[in-house]
Amino acid sequence: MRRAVCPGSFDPIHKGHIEIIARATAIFDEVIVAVSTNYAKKYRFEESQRIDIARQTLSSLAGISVVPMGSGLLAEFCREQGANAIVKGLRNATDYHYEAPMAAMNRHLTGVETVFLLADTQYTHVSSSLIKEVHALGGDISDYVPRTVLNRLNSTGSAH
Ligand code: COD
Repeated sequence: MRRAVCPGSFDPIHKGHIEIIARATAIFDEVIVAVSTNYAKKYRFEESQRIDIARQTLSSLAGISVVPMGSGLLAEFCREQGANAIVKGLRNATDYHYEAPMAAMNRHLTGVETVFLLADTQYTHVSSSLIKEVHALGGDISDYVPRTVLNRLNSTGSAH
């Protein structure tokens, strides 16, 4: 059984994330979408809301579960879940330079490998923070988020 973890804060999940998660399901038998919460960080959506939104938007994909990861080590989480791979999307060289040391450290910690999938070119400029900012300033983000996310952003005010 090939089981992978796709980690992130998903605040909120967007089409760039979803595209990577969907591609991961073609490579792995099971994909665990792990919603991380760093308690020192301020989120637009609470953990339970981020999980709920992710579950709704990924419901059409088979082989996926969405679970809370808490604030612990990702490598330990993968071990607990019996996953031997982490899947991440790479948008650009900045992502690579940020992610490469974490991939090496995670492999050092528990032997878990990180598999990088290149972001689809239509989403390389997309991030949760940019989506929240553009939406808060009245811009149209509908090409980048599922309807559920747009509705949630519309109904929860403009703070980001
Ligand atoms: N296209 C494709 N992929 C994308 C896009 C996009 N437009 N945007 C983001 N992604 C991918 C990236 O791979 C990213 O890693 C992932 O989606 C999640 O994105 P975010 O923004 O929701 O996630 P982050 O950056 O807030 O989450 C970071 C982690 C939770 C993965 C990280 O902080 C972590 O590993 N935390 C655990 C603590 C730990 O173990 N620390 C030690 C590390 S060695």
